[in-house]
Amino acid sequence: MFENLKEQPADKILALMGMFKADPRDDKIDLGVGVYKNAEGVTPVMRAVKAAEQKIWEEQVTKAYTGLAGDPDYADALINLVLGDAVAREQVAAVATPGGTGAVRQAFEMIKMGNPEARVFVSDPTWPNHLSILKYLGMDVVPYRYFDSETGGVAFDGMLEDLKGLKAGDVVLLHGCCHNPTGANLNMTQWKEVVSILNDKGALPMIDIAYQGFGDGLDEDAAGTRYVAENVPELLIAASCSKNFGIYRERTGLLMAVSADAGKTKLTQGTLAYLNRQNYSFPPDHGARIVATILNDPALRADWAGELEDVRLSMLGLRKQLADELQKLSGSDRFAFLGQHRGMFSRLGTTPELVEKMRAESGIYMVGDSRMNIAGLNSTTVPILAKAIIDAGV
Ligand code: PLP
Ligand code: TYF
Repeated sequence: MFENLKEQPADKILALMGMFKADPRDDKIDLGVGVYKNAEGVTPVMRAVKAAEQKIWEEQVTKAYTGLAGDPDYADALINLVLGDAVAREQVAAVATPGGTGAVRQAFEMIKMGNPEARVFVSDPTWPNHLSILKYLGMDVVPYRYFDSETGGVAFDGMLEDLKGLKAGDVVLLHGCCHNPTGANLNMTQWKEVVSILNDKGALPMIDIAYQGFGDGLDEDAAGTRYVAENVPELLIAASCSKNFGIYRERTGLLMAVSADAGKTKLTQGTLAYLNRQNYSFPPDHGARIVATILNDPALRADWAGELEDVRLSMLGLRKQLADELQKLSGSDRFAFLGQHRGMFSRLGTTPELVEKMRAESGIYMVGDSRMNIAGLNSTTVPILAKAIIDAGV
């Protein structure tokens, strides 16, 4: 039967990693895959993660199965990190998942179970895996306008116009913060307008939050999500700890279903546990236990938050340096949006041809849609990138 299988399309971001590796040039610059790198180009294990692992190694007495929902301490701690006191704990059903991607996948499956007719509205552009998983599940996708490549900001009028096409029971997928791939984010006024449309139309929001702490700070980055949670009857949240704890390969995510009526939580919790059982039974535990250990230990938590803040500020510094450098070289403010974007990514807003030109001529690897991983830069490479952008004629 294997001969019946078809070649599947490669993930463009992961393919770019391979191309970068194969390039013999010493001065090549990797702005591809969304992994944080320090000024030396290393993705470090965070101090608090090392300390938590040591504590777990010393104290853990069994590796027997947890529960289908994973470690309850992890769910409690992460719900609190994402939602603060926006809703009561009883309103939230949650299961641990293999990474944020696992949470996204389970959320889509739950949507299908709740409303097989639901269309999922996604930002144009969005993270390619959203589209590929939706396609795999055979779900209807409706793009909504999101990025204005003229201004580098959110095309908010277009977004609202497109959301007017929602029908009751449809789903709107939103990025909680640090939009991937653009770096352009909703402000609080815009979140409020989106919630108002969702409630008018009877649509369900689903928030993917994979970069909390990378934008404006841990609480600031969750503010939109918390506002939605407080003001809609139902909400799905797919959270990832891959980036903000630097535990990419541990596969640590959480899917939350928030109901205004706590009476629904038994049903949603049962559904989420059922979905875990169908797909992989017990979720991975090691990363979840690291996160719970850190968040529940005041000293480790403070150290983690401090290191995360340093990471955030270093990316912000690089962003500002790049915007300033481009201002100098172009003699205009047309790249100022790069300083306003938040998180790991910025979309430059240029053509695939010019992206390819920068790769061929200057060894600069950004994703074909002109997404750059700002963490792939350091203070020495920023001016090189700025010059390559101007030389390419962007
Ligand atoms: N959602 C978005 C928008 C992402 O960029 C990522 C990527 O890292 C994820 C979810 C999930 O990441 P992971 O499955 O590695 O936790
Ligand atoms: O967008 C990114 O670069 C990250 C990492 O299939 C990633 O979200 C990229 C591709 C992929 C899974 C994760």
